[in-house]
Amino acid sequence: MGTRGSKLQKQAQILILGLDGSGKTTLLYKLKYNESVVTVPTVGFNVEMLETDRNSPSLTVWDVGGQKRMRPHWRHYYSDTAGLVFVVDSWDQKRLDEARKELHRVLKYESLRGIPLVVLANKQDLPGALSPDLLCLKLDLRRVCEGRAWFIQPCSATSGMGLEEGFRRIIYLMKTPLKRTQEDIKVKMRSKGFSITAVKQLLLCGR
Ligand code: G3D
Ligand code: MG
Repeated sequence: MGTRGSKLQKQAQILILGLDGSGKTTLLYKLKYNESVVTVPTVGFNVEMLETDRNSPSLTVWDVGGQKRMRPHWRHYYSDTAGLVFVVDSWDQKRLDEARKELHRVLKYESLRGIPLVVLANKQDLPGALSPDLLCLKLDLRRVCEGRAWFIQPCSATSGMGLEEGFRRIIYLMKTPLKRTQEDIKVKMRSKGFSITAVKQLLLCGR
């Protein structure tokens, strides 16, 4: 399974990163307890085990504080990470450039090379939230994710919409070598009658 598979055992570590206020803690507790919790800015980290089906590893999910002063500490969590989830506040366009820079900085780390990425386009319940397609462009995902399996998933941490799909996707990407992931998508798209160009565009955009 190469670089990605080597970190995947019976238990796998998922790292949730993103700017402060993007919704990391809200989504972690929504997934764990199906409850909307009142959050305070995370100083340090929250960690929870998430149960999965018996063919998948159980997940230890780390939600690390996203404030500026916390970001230099993110790298201490990289070495055992099998999958990265980066949360973006799709509504807050003022901070999108900051989110893009942080994501690009994270992806440059050698210890995260080839580790699958799911970008959660959060707060889709808010009017004016950017669509995943637009976020994909604004975050320059296609370029920065070259050689990495990735996906962008719309979600709302408060309602729970899209969260399970996002985590199912990261498990799938962790379990499946990059080449097969792309082949699977091609076959599915062809069977639905999409053209080769459409398939290529979809693969380039990771969704
Ligand atoms: P963080 O852990 O990434 O820092 P939090 O972010 O989980 O603490 O969330 C920050 C704020 O965003 C919280 O509001 C939380 O309720 C809100 N939020 C998180 N996800 C969503 C979402 O999907 N939709 C909407 N509308 N709000 C969301 P407060 O008001 O407590 O600051
Ligand atoms: Mg938090």
